[in-house]
Amino acid sequence: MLKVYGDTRSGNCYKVKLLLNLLGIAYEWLPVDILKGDTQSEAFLAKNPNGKIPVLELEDGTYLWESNAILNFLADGSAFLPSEPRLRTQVLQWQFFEQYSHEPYVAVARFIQLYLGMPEARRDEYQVCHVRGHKALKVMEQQLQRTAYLVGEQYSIADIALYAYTHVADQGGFDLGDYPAIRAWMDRVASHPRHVGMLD
Ligand SMILES: N[C@@H](CCC(=O)N[C@@H](CS)C(=O)NCC(=O)O)C(=O)O
Repeated sequence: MLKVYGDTRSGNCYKVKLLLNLLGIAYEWLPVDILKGDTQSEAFLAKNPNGKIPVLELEDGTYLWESNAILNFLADGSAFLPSEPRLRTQVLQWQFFEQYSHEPYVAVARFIQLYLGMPEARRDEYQVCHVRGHKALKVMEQQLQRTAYLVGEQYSIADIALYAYTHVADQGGFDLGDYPAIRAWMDRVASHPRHVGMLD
């Protein structure tokens, strides 16, 4: 059986859990506590030398890391990853966008607020996260005004990558009131019959 090393509150880990549930693939969840330093232990670094979750352990003992890479591995051959090169590249485009322009701000603001309880020393960084996070949310809003999902009319792993932290952006102080298309898209994603919530 596949094994997922993760933290249930982590959006990056939730991406993997959500896709496994959508695909109906059985897996074992092995909790890792980042605040206790579990990701820096020698045993964990042997799985991912970069010391981060999620990590997916395959049945042959291979360890895969980087959430969006794991999504691409799991979705291969399924409806969640188009095979047509232009569409497939657009999926990657949104996943790279997520990692460079969205997650470092939306997820980090949430980390500062939810995990760390807003320490004074990180308030300036929190403000910067808000400016840049809103810039990313506007890019998503523009696309979702035009199409039901980020890549056309098909629910794909581009949506999973961006849903993970967008749907809990309020926990980082983001008000999604000005993003009606994002809110409608989040409802669409959550209405899939095999959908699973972050803490389910
Ligand atoms: N780019 C990585 C980011 C993973 C990441 O930042 N994971 C966090 C939890 S959300 C982590 O493991 N932090 C612990 C640490 O950096 O020591 C991915 O998408 O998988």
